[in-house]
Amino acid sequence: VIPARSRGALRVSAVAEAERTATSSSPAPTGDITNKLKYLFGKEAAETPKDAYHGTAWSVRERLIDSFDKTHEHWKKEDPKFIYYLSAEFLMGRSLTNTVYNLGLEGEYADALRQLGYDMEKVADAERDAALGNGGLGRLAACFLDSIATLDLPGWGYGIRYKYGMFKQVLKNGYQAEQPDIWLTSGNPWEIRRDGLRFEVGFGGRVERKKDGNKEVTVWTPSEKVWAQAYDNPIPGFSTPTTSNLRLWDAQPISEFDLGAFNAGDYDRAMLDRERAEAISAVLYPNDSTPEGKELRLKQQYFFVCASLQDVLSRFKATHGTKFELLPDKACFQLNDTHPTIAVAELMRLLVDVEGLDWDAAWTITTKCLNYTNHTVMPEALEKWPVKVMAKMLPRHMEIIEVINEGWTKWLGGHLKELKAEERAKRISAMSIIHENPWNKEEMLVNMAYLAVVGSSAVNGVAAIHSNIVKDEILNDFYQIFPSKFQNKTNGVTPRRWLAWCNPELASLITETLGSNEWINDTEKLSALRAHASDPTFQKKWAAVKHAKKEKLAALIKKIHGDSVNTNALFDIQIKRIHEYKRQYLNVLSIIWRYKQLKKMTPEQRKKAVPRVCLIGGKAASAYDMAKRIIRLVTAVGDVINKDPETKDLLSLYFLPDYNVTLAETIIPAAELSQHISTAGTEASGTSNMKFQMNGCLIIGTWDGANIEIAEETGVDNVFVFGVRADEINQLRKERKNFKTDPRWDEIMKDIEGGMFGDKDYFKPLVDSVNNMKVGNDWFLVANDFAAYLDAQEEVDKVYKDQSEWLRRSIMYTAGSGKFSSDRTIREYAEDIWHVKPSRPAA
Ligand code: F58
Repeated sequence: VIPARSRGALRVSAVAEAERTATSSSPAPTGDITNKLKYLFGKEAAETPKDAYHGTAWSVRERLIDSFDKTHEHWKKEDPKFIYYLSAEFLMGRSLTNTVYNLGLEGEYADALRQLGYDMEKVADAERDAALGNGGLGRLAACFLDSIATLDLPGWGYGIRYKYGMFKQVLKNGYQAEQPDIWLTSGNPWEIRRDGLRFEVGFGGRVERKKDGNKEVTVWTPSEKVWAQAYDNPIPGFSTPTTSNLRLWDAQPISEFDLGAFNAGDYDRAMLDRERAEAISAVLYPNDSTPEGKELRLKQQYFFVCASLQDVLSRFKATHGTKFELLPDKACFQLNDTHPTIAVAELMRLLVDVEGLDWDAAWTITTKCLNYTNHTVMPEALEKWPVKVMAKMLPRHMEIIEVINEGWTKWLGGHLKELKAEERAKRISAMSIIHENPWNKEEMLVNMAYLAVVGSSAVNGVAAIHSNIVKDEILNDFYQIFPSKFQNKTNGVTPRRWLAWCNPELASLITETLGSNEWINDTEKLSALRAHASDPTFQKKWAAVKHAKKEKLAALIKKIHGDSVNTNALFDIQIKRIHEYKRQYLNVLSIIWRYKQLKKMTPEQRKKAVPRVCLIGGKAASAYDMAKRIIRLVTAVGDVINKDPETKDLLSLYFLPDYNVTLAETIIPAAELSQHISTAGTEASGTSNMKFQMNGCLIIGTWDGANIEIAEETGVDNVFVFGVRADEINQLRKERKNFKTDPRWDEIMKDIEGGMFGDKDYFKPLVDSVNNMKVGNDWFLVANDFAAYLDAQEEVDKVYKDQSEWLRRSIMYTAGSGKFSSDRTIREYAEDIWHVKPSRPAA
């Protein structure tokens, strides 16, 4: 039996908390919560969990602001170097639990809520996710903010305050449908609107040269202007007085409203400016890995970059005047993928056109301040903007990029002077920031990754294998020129949200076993669990926690699907964006095979089978047709096997709709096996693999992304590794048409085509994509890995039957997860790239 959440075991120190509470000038939470309800919401009492949430959140917000103010007063006085994390996405999820725990207020607020008749968990459940991101890249940015604050590093995030975040996914007859994410309607207690803090951002218009004395200056007159209005989102560190900031920009019209047009009866025109402006920060682009070249997206990118850079420069000038040569000692910017890369041109424009620096001085400063992280190897996801689009929307930036490119290619010519003229010309053309569209010779493109590399001090990939692919393949030409620019920074996740707060039962057991909760800030300490991995008493406690989490997830499945699943079954989970390269398809095929085997078994044989509950969750980009078909295949297969009375206790498959951060917080602690089965060399890193590992979940995976490093830390023999290796892929792709598929594969394909799961016309393109070499050619080599995958799954069953071995491995996973704390990642960025040092305010 698991003891009720033993909060004490998680606290930094109960005594310290009591002291802090005793000396705190903040009002007692119970009264404060009811006050907030009365004066902000006009309610006499908390009638629903939602009321209780609002009262609590607005009360906690004040503590957060106190801490925010102290931190920023301190930083203002100390004037340390700052890191600014520029990202089009921050997938924050919920804030209440995280804030309360990070600030060490959980005891106070849980007690207060109990007095009001509420349970903290239920109340926290009333909060909506802030889903301002698509997937891994956006969630990584959120984990990084948590670590930056926890490590007392002077640093902020900068992004966009989308009015509508990631779409809500619903299932309609088993097909994905998208609904808007309207998340701001009841207000957002976690943000502070900074009245008066706004910057003008321009688009379009013309560029002219004018004389200023005997100096020629460039003047850009935009044809469209909007305000970028600042909203601050305080980010509390854990076990530190530091509260840092995520500043998000909201787009607003320059003129409130066209009264002239209104008076003339033209209501539509009167509102036009407002609509046009607001459209910029209205919606998050729901694309994963397949960006669409939509102009509005470039507008969004420039919008937040322009506002952020102006904001940083204005603070810099307030302390250092125009000594811009000091800027690289005071500020650096991390570009989260190519989305904020227009920063290279914008910083040049601000320094040269606005501040009057000469080009070379500005270029030295710019390249010292910027750094770029690559998150993908998918060639189609490397952003390229048509010169025409760029020149129309950002005419001055296009000029600047041309000048940068001239300087760059000229420098390159000198650098490569040893080469023969023809070879040299070829290399220069291959590395030109502006180049022809290979599929349309009429069109010229700006390659944003090339601009980012040329304009940055450091370029990094997000796992060891990925950083090598970046160096050896994607940006190899550049690597040869600037080998020292290229680095690896293996991703990490915050152990606060992803272990301590989402799995307090396991966290308490760990704290109790290790004798302190220091592991929350120093995850290397988890390695001491290795000594307990084979201890039967400890294993029993470990298993009890896992079982309790499985019960909780089972209750959720019951709520969503109405079915009771077998909680003694192995919980087998794959949750991530739906993409062909992530190969949810491969998973479904093996589930079909398992089902067919079960059907053939005698009742006696079935008794020996390992029961499984398979769960798949994730969103498909709305325009990603094949991904939507994969979702339908999951639901169609589930419909058949979940209804089969003969096998349903031994095998079930559910699609969990609307996978998001909050759902992950329930799923991950309950998982026993998680799947990370991308085609080798395609998943840059993956980060959910790290979250599963921390929670003692075994991994079945390919030799890809961070799986490799996770296996190294956990012990390769403890991981179910299968499949072809990244360096074999090119050759196998060439040979795929001659590949002899496994007979089991052929059988399953016939089943799908033959309508065993219905919808056979809808599934035809899916079958073709992996079988018909004229149509799909199985680019992600599903067939090549199929047999090895089935073998690995068999091995999973074998180990699960030996529960003590399974539990030993489970403990070894958590014990080996120390490396994957985002604290470690952020420390590496701070030391190797940012050169930023901690600066902690007094408590
Ligand atoms: C992800 N990229 C990688 N992109 O796929 C994953 O392997 C990695 O762990 C993670 O970044 C963090 O480094 C990713 O999530 C996006 O969502 C982009 C959004 C905008 C369009 C292009 C994809």
